Amino acid sequence: MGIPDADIFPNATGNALKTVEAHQNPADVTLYAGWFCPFVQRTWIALEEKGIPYQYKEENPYHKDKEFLKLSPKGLVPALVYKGRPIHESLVINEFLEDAFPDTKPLLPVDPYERAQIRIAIDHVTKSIIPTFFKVLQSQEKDVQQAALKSLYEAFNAFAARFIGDGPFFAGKDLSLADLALIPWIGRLYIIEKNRGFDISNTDAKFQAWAKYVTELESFKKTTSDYVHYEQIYGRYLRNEAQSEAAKATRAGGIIP
Ligand code: GSH
Repeated sequence: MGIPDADIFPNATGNALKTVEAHQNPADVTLYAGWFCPFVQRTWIALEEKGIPYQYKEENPYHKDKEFLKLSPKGLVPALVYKGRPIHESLVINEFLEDAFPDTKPLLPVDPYERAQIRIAIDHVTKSIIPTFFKVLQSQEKDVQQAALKSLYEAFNAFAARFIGDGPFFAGKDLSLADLALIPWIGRLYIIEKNRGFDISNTDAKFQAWAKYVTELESFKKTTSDYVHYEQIYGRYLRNEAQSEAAKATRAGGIIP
């Protein structure tokens, strides 16, 4: 028997496929990506927003290819290679792009206090939102699902309560790394709407307006595949059969790697 999660649809489709096809030429930046991966999409959107030339390489992270493990120690996507040197972890990669390409569109404000606010929001996404999202997906008992949904609404509202300014983005009129940390999961809310009774009208109006706005971004659409293929992947989470590192950590009640 193969690795249970390795049998995923092999490549991007729809809008994302067009973007992949437009990024096949070698460049200083190579993105090792899984078309389906929300962590990848954070970095993919950053590259698109900043207009940084990059080569897209599809990597199935469940195969744990030896060569790929040299770039990303746990074999997780995304990994990025810049002029021959590898970096992993989506949030670290996004900060790296900010530092290494200062002449591109900034995704952090200039003011140090506001930058700190953005990093606090990202920490909230990591510690409260993503683990709760996985819990909603993987829980099998109705009462546990309901409790997780309630926590998810609260975590979304807490994110919106931290907004700097009056929108439409987290930090006001400009897109920032705080938005990028969460946008891919907003694009996957339809999975829990369909299967777990998630209803965005249970969140504050501020959060709802933000979620609507960010999923209309061109860079989000350009990095999104056809919905039908995500459903195949998330089916394994919904049945609590997924064997990804994130799924195992959720089951064990531990920290998502
Ligand atoms: N903390 C990592 C990041 O932010 O880059 C998480 C990356 C991650 O979990 N990626 C998933 C993966 O590579 C795909 S969405 N999974 C392979 C596995 O779990 O073995």
